Amino acid sequence: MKNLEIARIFNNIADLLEIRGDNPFKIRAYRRAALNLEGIAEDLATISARGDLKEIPGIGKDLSLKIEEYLHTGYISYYEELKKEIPESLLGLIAIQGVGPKKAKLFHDALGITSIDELQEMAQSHQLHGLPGIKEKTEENILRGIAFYRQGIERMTLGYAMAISKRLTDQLRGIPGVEQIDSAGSLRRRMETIGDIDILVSSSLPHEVMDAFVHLPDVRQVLGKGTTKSSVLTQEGYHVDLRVVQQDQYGAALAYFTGSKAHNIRIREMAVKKGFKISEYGIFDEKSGDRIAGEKEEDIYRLLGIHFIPPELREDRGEIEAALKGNLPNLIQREDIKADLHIHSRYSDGAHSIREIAEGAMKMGYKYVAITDHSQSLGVAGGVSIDTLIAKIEETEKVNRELLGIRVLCGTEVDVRPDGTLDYPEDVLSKLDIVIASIHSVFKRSREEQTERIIHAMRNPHVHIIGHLTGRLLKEREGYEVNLDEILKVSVETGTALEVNAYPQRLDMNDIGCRRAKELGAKVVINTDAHVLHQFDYMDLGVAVARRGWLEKRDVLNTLDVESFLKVIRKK
Ligand code: DGT
Ligand code: CA
Ligand code: CA
Ligand code: ZN
Repeated sequence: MKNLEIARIFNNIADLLEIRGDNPFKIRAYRRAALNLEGIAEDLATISARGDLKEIPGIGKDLSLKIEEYLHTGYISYYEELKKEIPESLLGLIAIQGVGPKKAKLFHDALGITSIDELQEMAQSHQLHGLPGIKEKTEENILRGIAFYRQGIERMTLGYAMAISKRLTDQLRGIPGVEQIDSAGSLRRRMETIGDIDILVSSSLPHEVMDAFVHLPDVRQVLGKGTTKSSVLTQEGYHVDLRVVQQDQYGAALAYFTGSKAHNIRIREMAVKKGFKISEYGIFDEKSGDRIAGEKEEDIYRLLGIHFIPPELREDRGEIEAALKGNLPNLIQREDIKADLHIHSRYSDGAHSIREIAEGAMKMGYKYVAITDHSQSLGVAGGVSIDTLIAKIEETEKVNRELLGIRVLCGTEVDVRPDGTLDYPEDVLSKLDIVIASIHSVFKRSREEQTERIIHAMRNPHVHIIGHLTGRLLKEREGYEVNLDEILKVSVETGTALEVNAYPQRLDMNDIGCRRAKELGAKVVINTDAHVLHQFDYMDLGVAVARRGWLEKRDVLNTLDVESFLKVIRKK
């Protein structure tokens, strides 16, 4: 299936056009098309054979011809031409924070730089300094960006790791001899980035299972192969460990390999005090050495006399104390979510119409959905003018009249300007059902200034939610710093909720923010920021962050039914 290859080429074309300084609308069209292609489960060759390529959102005549060209010839001549004009290696440079398409082109044209290594060398020897617009400070920023990139490249985002792990476990499940199977490690604990994927299997045929594992099509290289443990690299270069144990050890092994190490140490200490010994092989009586349990993970917690501790809490951050007191949170679950409140439609940079989004939300089982497009000044992301916004309100009303079983809220993700004022006037905001305020530019401000900026936005009576609090993009860009406690205090005072943005690169606010929000009594909403329907599934990631942040159903506003939800936000 060539879908992902073609999506990657479209993204590269967008990057190259950006380096060239081409038309932003054209660039956006390629990015949107790439995003849509990534979400299509059916083979593009099949769709093309049916003559239906143009039915794919964002794929017009021109792009469908390019897809067909690739399917027939294995290349896209337009892309090949672009690469002659602009070296493809410059694409690597713009992955560095602080290096945009313009700077990449400048470094290439002035100094012949084509790789990250060369860029690092030139920045270290201060040869960038003196080029138009490049100060010493810029060089420092670029070096920090490179260090950050090198650190991040090794870990996967949770969303990516979950997708790979699902693919691998689905394939392993089909192998004869595989009984139980789970992902363990940081993935099961749902950390925001994952070092390696740990998979646990129970089987009485460990040889056969390991053989099949190292020959999966996803495996590029075998790092080690034994009967209890094998390690491989995936095609993309990520590390996966598989462990195979006997069925009667499965629970003990699952607990051991789920970690965290700090949590497990505490659990083993508690066990020793009760006369047990816990290892990855089972639970044993300290004195006699007799095996007491090991097949079920639950048995460990039961024997210690405490409730089961969900994997997301196993960080030794107070979960053991809470379990001893019987105070563990009743964590929010995916099924508790009744709405997704941050969706982009075709009105800005999303792929679908209001009606398509509403129908997609119904399929997710939601009772309501908010469509929150970008505001007028955000040109590159298709910001909505005031006139168009009025038309969008009317279209939303029409969809609400036509569709039963879902309520569509008309909203905006309004841009917060550097001074904290908003990108629509108050009388426009007052016409909308829901307003998310987010920062999309001018990230380089001090902690105090950014905090002030956000607080200013929260004090606006029309703002219901602050979107993606710190602006971070995992593996790409560090967030700006904010004074979390100050923001949470004003959030409580003004009744402004904070978003957990579930977009895989964001997960912002994070687990720590959630936990603190709960402690201070601030309300949270969990949204996907979906631009295409399949991204509705990111909700799982947002719920994972909330669970790691100890949140319960009552802490999260989009667990309410629509009437109660509107009542809460309208109190403001
Ligand atoms: P990662 O891969 O860096 O995102 O983080 P983890 O937590 O998945 O770490 P990993 O893959 O090194 O090990 C998986 C689990 O195995 C870890 O969470 C706990 C357990 N584990 C690994 N090494 C040790 C150890 O030396 N002692 C104990 N008690 N547990 C260990
Ligand atoms: Ca791991
Ligand atoms: Ca591992
Ligand atoms: Zn945004």
